[in-house]
Amino acid sequence: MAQPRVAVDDVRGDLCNSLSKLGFEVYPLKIGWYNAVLSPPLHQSYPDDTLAAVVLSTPAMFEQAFLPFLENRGWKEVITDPIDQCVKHYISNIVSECFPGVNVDVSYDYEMLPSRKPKFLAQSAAHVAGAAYYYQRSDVPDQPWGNKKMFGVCIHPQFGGWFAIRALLVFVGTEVGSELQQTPPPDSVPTREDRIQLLENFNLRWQDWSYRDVIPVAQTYSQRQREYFSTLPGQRQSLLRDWGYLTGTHEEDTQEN
Ligand code: B12
Repeated sequence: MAQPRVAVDDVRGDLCNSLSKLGFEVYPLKIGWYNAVLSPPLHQSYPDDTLAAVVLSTPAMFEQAFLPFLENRGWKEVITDPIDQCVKHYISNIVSECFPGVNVDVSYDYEMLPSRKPKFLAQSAAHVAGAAYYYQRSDVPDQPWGNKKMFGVCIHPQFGGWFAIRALLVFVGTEVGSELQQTPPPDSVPTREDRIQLLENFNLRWQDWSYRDVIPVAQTYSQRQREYFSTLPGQRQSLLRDWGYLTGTHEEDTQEN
């Protein structure tokens, strides 16, 4: 039986609308754009014109998706990372609702291949989809760091560094043409000095979150969200308990794992 087809407008319409209510953003891309910037071992093995989409979480995701997700679980304890579970829950449910019967390969930012390489390089995907500029050391003329390793960082034009890149959706078997055109991501950090500051803040003092404020932003993480993410992962369970979220019975705990 022929597979139902997905149009770029379905991604920009239904999928985008459903996920944006939960604090996510969706940017369509062609797999060929992603493969064009990466070396062959990191390629996604689909034809170049295959339709894909990158999903970001904005500051609103915490209050609009994560806290309600926890309330509805009624957990007593958490076994795997609750944010990862929440993102997977909403993305997989909404993808099945918007595209019933369609073969969609979803890769999450935290998933690794058996080779220990990430299933997709989130920052490169966000850049080629036009979502967030990926600033790398090669974007700094006359670099001041010698041989030191400097990781790159994406900056969103509205949220600066106050966002995360969560997933890559690949619509297997759906190839698109000129209805999807590549647009470059906004270059919000155009000067050499600001790029140096950004990369140094991200690499040398990422814990103080100053890299996130490299540009003026529309919204940052709420106090509650900051408290959650500045708590060590191993201590987040007791924070959620203090906030009154882990109240369920043991039977309910095992359902989602
Ligand atoms: C492994 C990993 C780490 C490792 C290693 C970091 C690294 N970059 O390698 C460690 C543990 C150190 C780490 C730390 C952090 N991380 Co981290 N990490 C990742 C992860 C899972 C994979 C990154 C990776 O392995 N990249 C592989 C390397 C080889 O890729 P690359 O350097 O980009 O090289 C490619 C490009 O250069 C490309 N390329 C070549 N030419 C061109 C040209 C263009 C135009 C383009 C677009 C690309 C391109 O080709 C290269 C590959 O061949 C990603 C999520 C993901 N799935 O991608 C998050 C991710 C990069 N981390 C993230 C963050 C926020 C952090 C932390 C701040 C902690 C945190 N979670 O709050 C710290 C800060 C870093 C630091 N100062 O230590 C965010 C970054 C968000 C952003 N705004 O950019 C990501 C995207 C996770 C997310 N969900 O959003 N991390």
